[in-house]
Amino acid sequence: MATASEYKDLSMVGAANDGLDRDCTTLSRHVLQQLQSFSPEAQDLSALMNRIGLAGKLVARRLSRAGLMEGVLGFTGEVNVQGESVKKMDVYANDVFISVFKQSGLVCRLASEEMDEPYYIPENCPVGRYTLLYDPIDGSSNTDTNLSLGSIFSIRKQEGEDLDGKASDLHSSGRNQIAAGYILYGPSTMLVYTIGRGVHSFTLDPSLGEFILTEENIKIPDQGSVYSVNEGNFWQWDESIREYVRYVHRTEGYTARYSGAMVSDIHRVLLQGGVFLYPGTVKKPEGKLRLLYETAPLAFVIEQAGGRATTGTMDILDVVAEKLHQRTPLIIGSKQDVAKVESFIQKSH
Ligand code: P6P
Repeated sequence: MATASEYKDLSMVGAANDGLDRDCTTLSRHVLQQLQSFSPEAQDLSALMNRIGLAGKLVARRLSRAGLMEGVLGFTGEVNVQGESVKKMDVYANDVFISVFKQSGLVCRLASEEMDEPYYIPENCPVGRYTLLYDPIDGSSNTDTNLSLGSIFSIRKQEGEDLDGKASDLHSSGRNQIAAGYILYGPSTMLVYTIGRGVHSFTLDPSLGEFILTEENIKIPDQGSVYSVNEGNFWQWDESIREYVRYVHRTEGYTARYSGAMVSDIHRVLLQGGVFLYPGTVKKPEGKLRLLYETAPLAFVIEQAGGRATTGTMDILDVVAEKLHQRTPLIIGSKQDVAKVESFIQKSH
């Protein structure tokens, strides 16, 4: 703690003020700073991001107490639209986003990995012109083992009146996203977002209950040493992907990292460089990951940070969704590392 006499040294005052300024740069404030505007759209976006932050705090709180409470961990016994066994935490997190956005007044529709159809909030629909697409818990397999998890979100503006309740205006490309990002539940809880003006990270300060700015305008290195892929699928991949993995095996300087939660793996790639892959297989060429609420939002973030995201043959952000739970293969990360993977795919065609 600085003494009164030390405060005479302006540099101490400067440092103290810098710390205070940072603590005052909350998520909602930052969005307004980004937009340099207090227009209704800017206020909407600021409010939406604030709501995302609230959802993240509620999920983080539950995860931090999971081992101390009954009924938080384990499976529900249900299977979701993806054919995956549902964890209790999936359901809780899904409901958190619904509750948080019900009160927002801004979101009329939500679509998630856990719901067959879009969820409508009728009381918001006449005015609420935004749609939230989200994966409430990414990496569910890590839930019961206290490992890192994530939530992924994407915000789009509703186009048209959606009179048939099919949300068919969502069948467009990822370039229509107005905001996207993820919450990483790790040793600390971080929120990373973009509204198309760079990528910015925030860290939850539990003592304040606020996400505080950590890094602005994050730039992904053009190349990194990490490749992140589940090599257990090696013999299910196309030969071109196997050839790429053989290349990194025999080339000095690469290291494998794979956590089972792509938010965690892609956050590492964002900060240190490298590439994350979830390719299709011969049996399932479309792969496992879902476009609207997984690969498109992550692609928006990584492209905004100066990286790339592709299916292997086209940019993720150019893929036009034809159905709500459409899947795409994903190769995402540093420009040079994504290009290296593409070079093996192109050689095979
Ligand atoms: P596999 C989690 O279910 C997820 O969608 C990603 O977060 C993760 O990278 C991947 O699936 C893990 O899948 O088949 O490697 O266990």
